[in-house]
Amino acid sequence: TPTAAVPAKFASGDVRISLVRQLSSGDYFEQWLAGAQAEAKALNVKLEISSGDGNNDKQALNLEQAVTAKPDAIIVDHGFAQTVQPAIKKAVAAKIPLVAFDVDPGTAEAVTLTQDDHQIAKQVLGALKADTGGSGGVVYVYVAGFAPLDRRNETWEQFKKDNPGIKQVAQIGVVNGSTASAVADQAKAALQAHPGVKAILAPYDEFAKGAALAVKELGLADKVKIYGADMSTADIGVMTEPNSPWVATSATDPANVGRVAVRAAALLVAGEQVDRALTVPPSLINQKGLRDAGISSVEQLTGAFPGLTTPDVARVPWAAS
Ligand code: SR1
Repeated sequence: TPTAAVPAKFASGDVRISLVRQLSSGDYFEQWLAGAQAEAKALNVKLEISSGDGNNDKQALNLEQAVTAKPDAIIVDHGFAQTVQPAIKKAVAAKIPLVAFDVDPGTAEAVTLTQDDHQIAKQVLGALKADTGGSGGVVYVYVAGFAPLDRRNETWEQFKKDNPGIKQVAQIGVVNGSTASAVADQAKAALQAHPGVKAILAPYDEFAKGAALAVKELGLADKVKIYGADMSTADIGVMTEPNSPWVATSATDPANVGRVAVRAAALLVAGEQVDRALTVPPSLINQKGLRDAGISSVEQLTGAFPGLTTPDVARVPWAAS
């Protein structure tokens, strides 16, 4: 139930929020955008969207252009600190409110939004430890520089110290327009070079999909299990298909996170109080649970895991929910 009147600027449809993305392809980023667009529509906000399509210079230019266009707020969605921080500084100087999702804005003026990445890694590593008994070789999929992957990596580094029986035998990883197939090729080579590997830690769904492809193609599904992150309807299909090696993932609902980003920006536009650091918690989802509950879509998943929807994170007092 709304507890405040709709601010005039929102009622008249005059609010413009610029969304400046580093990446846009892949299930996670598509779902996230759908959520952001749905929230913008609900709040009568015009969302002006650009994507660097993985090119950091292009994202930096898009961000410069967004600042010049003087929107009511800016959301920076991923990006490398060194490429986005100069333009973020200009946005702050121009008094444009800013929400930074999964990127370090380099200023306390911006609101930061993250999923709880340490928790994401902790949850799947708990499953990996239980399944392996705390020993065995692991292929790790990681690319440095992406803030969420760097935070998950911190947890993995600590986990290896705490669990000396678990050995990282290879590190692979690439993020580009066809991440899953590139990771599949790398994973195949790593598995062939290191027979006896028990697990692949692949904490991004495009990584996990690629790893699953490699394990299946090598006929190793009964020997090598995959521990991932993120969730989409397509991912649920991969996890639940017969003999799938992808046994656990830790995920938020990306559409919900996109909604939170737009709500936070809208609150800043309205001059409302917003926590400087917003965090969306993940849930651990395992293959058995999905199969037992007959879950085949994200809609069914959010029904089964109500914690995946977070209406109280950046709640908008004039909105219905
Ligand atoms: C390349 S970074 C990919 C990650 O960004 C978001 O945090 C998603 O959870 C995804 O795993």
